[in-house]
Amino acid sequence: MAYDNLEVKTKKGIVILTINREKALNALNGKTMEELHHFFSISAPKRRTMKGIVITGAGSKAFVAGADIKEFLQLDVEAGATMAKKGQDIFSLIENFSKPVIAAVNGFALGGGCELAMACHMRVASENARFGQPEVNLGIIPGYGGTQRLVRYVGKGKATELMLTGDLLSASEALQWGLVNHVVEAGQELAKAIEIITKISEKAPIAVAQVLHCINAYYDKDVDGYAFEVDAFGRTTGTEDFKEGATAFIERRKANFTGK
Ligand code: DAK
Repeated sequence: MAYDNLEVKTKKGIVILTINREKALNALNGKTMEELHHFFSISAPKRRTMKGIVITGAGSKAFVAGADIKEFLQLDVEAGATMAKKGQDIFSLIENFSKPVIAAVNGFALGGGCELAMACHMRVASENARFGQPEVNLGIIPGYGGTQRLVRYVGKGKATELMLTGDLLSASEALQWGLVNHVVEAGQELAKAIEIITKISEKAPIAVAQVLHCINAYYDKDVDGYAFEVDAFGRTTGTEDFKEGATAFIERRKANFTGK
């Protein structure tokens, strides 16, 4: 499927997914959300040799400046709840993806943009990045999982302050608060994200996927994370890659993982 608002390019086996609405600071309108849904539910799972995904925004000013405020006025109670559920489902697809997904935050990550970055497994920010959940300024609240994920990353007190004041965090504050993994010179965020995914791509793919799933299990109230880990560990010991990894260690050579 050809996308209007997403650009999909592959670099060194890594998909660079760019939210491509630069004139609107890459705001997430309904069409962009539909395209994200298509990409993560249909296109990405078919890309078997892909090492991972980096999500970024077009231009140098914004990652994503929020959900598209110009579409908000059509919302009522029912449509708002429906939109929140759909958006949460899309961002869950990202969070539960079996290969690493990193947000390369190249400017404003506000509202739905901050929520999109938080749904990714890791965040690399340029030093000019700004993070915030300013929805209260508009009389609404974060609706794409932001009230939940922000608490996980920064804790209850700081999350409360950010969501109630609508203040923006600088990249260095976001690093201090634990919201981002790395801050780099502007323009280097994509390269840093690619470097991380490249390093991960040298590990055993099934083990990588199981770590991602185990981490998510910690946050799933319906799942016993320890029991989940026991099963996941068992699954990894049944893989060819486990035999290869252990044999390579004993033979003092680099492991050649096949993902089996
Ligand atoms: N939506 C639509 N257009 C936006 C936008 C947005 N979020 N942010 C910026 N733009 C557009 C501007 O309207 C402008 O377009 P033109 O007027 O030129 O056509 C263009 O991008 C450039 O923006 P500015 O001229 O404002 O640029 P500045 O450098 O002066 O300011 C800014 C940059 C990022 C500080 C400013 O644009 C700004 O404050 N933007 C809004 C930021 C914001 O409040 N974001 C949070 C939105 S609330 C929901 C689920 C989730 C959400 C909502 C509902 N449901 C389930 C129902 C999430 C809500 C949000 O994300």
